[in-house]
Amino acid sequence: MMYDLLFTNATLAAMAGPKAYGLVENAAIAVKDGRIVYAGPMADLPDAAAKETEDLEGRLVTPGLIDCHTHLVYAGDRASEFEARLLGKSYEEIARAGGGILSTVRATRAASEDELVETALPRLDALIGEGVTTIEIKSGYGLTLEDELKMLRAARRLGDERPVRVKTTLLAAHALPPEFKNADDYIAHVCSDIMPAAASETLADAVDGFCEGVGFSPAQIERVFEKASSLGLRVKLHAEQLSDLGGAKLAARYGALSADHLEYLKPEDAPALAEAGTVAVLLPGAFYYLRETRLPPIDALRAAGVPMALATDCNPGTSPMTSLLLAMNMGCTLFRLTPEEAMAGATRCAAAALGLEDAGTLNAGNSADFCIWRARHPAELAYGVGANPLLKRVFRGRS
Ligand code: DI6
Ligand code: FE
Repeated sequence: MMYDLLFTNATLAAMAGPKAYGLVENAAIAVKDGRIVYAGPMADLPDAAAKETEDLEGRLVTPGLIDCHTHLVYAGDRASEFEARLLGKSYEEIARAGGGILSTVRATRAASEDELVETALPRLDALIGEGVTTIEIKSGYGLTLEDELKMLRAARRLGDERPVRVKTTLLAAHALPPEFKNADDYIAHVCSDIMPAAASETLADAVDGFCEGVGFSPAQIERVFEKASSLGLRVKLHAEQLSDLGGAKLAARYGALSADHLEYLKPEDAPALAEAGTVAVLLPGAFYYLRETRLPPIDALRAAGVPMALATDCNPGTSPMTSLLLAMNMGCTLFRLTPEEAMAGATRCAAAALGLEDAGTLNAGNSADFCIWRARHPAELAYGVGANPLLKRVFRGRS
């Protein structure tokens, strides 16, 4: 065999195996046909020629970062709402007065698919510039059949415009659109029209909902989940962000890929997530931006063995953040995750939250998506604030 690409003298944080970070010093990583074919000690590297070889002089190699929860596609901004909140209004007050999510809905409906792609690209580039190789992007600011599909098409196109893997999620059950007075009527429309259309055009890899007082009730979310199951789509849920409605347990009952936010999760509900294999996606950017004080029950999640992912939640209202490294730092400083948990949260556990089996670790056979850092130890990644130690990103075997 001839390797396409071979890096020698690397320090690998493979994020797999029994050792902390899956750390391997004096290591090599080899790529063939866009896949990792070897990642391990130099001494055991199968002897073969390589088209291209680079000596990393001890630098750190990690799996490509995965941002598993974003609302990256939207139009407009919410700077005036930021001002209003600083003048004393709460997020929920603004939402109830027709601002908040609905102001982004108005701007997103008015934008063309091209405009949505154009305005999302700088945000995507910021994430890619820090080593993101896979990103999840939700709809949820269209709330009509055409506008939800427009958002999903824009999200898919971002994956053609840039070397990054995009997973799309239909979040039609995000907010009640102004033309509906009754939330049950809108959920009926979501189930009978929007979801089947997204499924038949294969525009959605999963289905999400906002289970909250300012969103939808557990009973309404359950109708969405039933429909998703019948369409063969996996589900995930914004659960227990601002209050405890039992959303995480509901998500677990439907074998959800993830339950996200979870500040108000009851510690005793954590084991249900572990049993269902549902990933807890923690979003410290939204916690920070809303100046929440209630912490997700990290100790209970850890004790129950729930995989914990970290993501930016990049959205114009509650987390206008385009740095996954910052989310990792906040995961440690605000939520008290260890740097190793933060690293797993942006790699292995994030892959699980998207149902990906060939990403998130440096295991042989995986897609050759990895990062080379100006760093020697993986704790350096969560440690910095506003630093970007990325040296090079490899996506599907190309740097
Ligand atoms: N939870 C969030 O934090 C975002 N959506 C959601 O369901 C907020 C979306 C927004 O305010 O635009
Ligand atoms: Fe979100």
